[in-house]
Amino acid sequence: MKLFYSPGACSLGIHLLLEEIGKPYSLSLVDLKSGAQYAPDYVKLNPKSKVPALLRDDDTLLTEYPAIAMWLAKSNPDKKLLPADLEGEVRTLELVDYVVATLHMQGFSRLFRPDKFSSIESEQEAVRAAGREIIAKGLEHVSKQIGDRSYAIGDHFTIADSALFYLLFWVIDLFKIEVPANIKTYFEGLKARPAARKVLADEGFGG
Ligand SMILES: N[C@@H](CCC(=O)N[C@@H](CS)C(=O)NCC(=O)O)C(=O)O
Repeated sequence: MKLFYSPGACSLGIHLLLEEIGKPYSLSLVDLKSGAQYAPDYVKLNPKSKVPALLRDDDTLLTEYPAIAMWLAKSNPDKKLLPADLEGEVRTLELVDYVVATLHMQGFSRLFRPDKFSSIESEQEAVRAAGREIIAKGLEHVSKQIGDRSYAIGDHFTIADSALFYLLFWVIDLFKIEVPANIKTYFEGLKARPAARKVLADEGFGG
């Protein structure tokens, strides 16, 4: 398997899943900062021009965080990355989708790329403010969801934790946004996992 990633991008969560699973994989850098997602070779492989993208051993490419995460979980059932019961599974998917579709795509996209929401320079601060509001509301929900537990769903690391890992890396480590104490403790617990330490170091955020 080969993961197309960019350092610190949402691909960080899939990188963590691969490391947790422990099967051989390789990384291929798509440096978003230099526009490598639009390089002809990458566009040919992934016309969406996004990361993460996972090239599987049968040479097929899988895109979209929730789909990649679910495929990794279901093809490695021994790792228990998805709860076995239906209610646990849908609650996990519900949270993955909330992180990706709302907090990331609606919230952080407004902070990373306000120009995609308004081409008018003077409107871009309002776009960022709307993004911060979506994130603040989302974090209230995440705080309630986590409570004082170490994992988002049940008592085991799941794909929901992988999504929260990249999201909270942006919230806490990159943007230094204030979060409730339970989210801080939860994120520190995730970061202490050997797999998390390795992927952060591999992507240049070690130590
Ligand atoms: N819906 C996609 C979102 C992927 C996405 O937006 N990735 C960002 C990095 S976090 C990206 O590749 N951005 C490059 C660009 O928009 O040019 C998913 O779930 O994987």
